[in-house]
Amino acid sequence: MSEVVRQHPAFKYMRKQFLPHIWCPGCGNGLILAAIIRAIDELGIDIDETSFVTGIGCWGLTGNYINADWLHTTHGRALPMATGLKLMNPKLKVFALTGDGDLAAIGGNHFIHAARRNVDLITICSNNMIFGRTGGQVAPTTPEGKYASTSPYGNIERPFDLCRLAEAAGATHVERWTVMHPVPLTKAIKKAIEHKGFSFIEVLSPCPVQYGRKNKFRNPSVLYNWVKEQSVSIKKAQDMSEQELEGKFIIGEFVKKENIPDLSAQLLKLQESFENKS
Ligand SMILES: Cc1ncc(C[n+]2csc(CCOP(=O)(O)OP(=O)(O)O)c2C)c(N)n1
Ligand code: SF4
Repeated sequence: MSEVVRQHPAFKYMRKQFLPHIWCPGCGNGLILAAIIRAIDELGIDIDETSFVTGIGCWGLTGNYINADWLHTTHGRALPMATGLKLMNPKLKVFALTGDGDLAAIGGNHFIHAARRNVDLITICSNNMIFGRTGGQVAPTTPEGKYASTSPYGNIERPFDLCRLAEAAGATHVERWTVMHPVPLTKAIKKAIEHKGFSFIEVLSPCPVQYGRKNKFRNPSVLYNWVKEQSVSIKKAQDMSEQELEGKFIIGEFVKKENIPDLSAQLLKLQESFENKS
């Protein structure tokens, strides 16, 4: 491994034996991982006080690279596993890392209930708008008209807006950024770590190999530029019509509600009420 890599500030948080990583050249996932590590480093959190729970898929492999406790669960099940871990160890900072297919397709029900229950988790969804790991099948986040191996004539379904879904289900901290916004993304993750309740950070992360190739983005930078050009700040979006916002990705902070009891706090309250009776 090169000296430059060894001297990188993130290196101390990495599981060195698994480097170099296996993501494809141009994949956005490494940029999200870098933002997570920057957030932990800037907050000065002891990595031993964190735990990572992942589902299956390319983004689900992230636990390989962070030198923290890691629970690699089954497809779609990162959130219920993370919920159990958090309830048993309320002091742990529990990250749930999920792909968009993982979170919104097979794990969709867990997603809305974790948000409804306001479980104190840092949920980071890498949204590449497709099933990356398994060959580019259509996901509930694939934009209308875009191509996937299972929608060769273009996707005819309307995609989920994951942030609005989290908000409607009761999440108390919700933000969307892209991997081209590393500074606000890191800030959002820091806020999520410090937030008491269900934090949901969606990150638009280009997948040049599956999404890019199937949709005729001739190289990764064309795809990255497209994602960036389609992004509109939540403030600017307020003055735009529905037609103007068609196909755009709204980025920014959607929700930040304080002092809403999280599930651990509710359980503790219940436990105390029993203790007071006896
Ligand atoms: C129960 C179950 N169903 C299906 C699969 C196959 N599978 C593995 S990864 C994956 C999709 C991954 O897509 P996404 O969650 O968006 O993550 P990405 O690979 O794009 O990061 C699927 C369907 C599985 N492993 N387990
Ligand atoms: S298939 Fe896509 S998401 Fe998976 S590692 Fe390759 S570029 Fe990244």
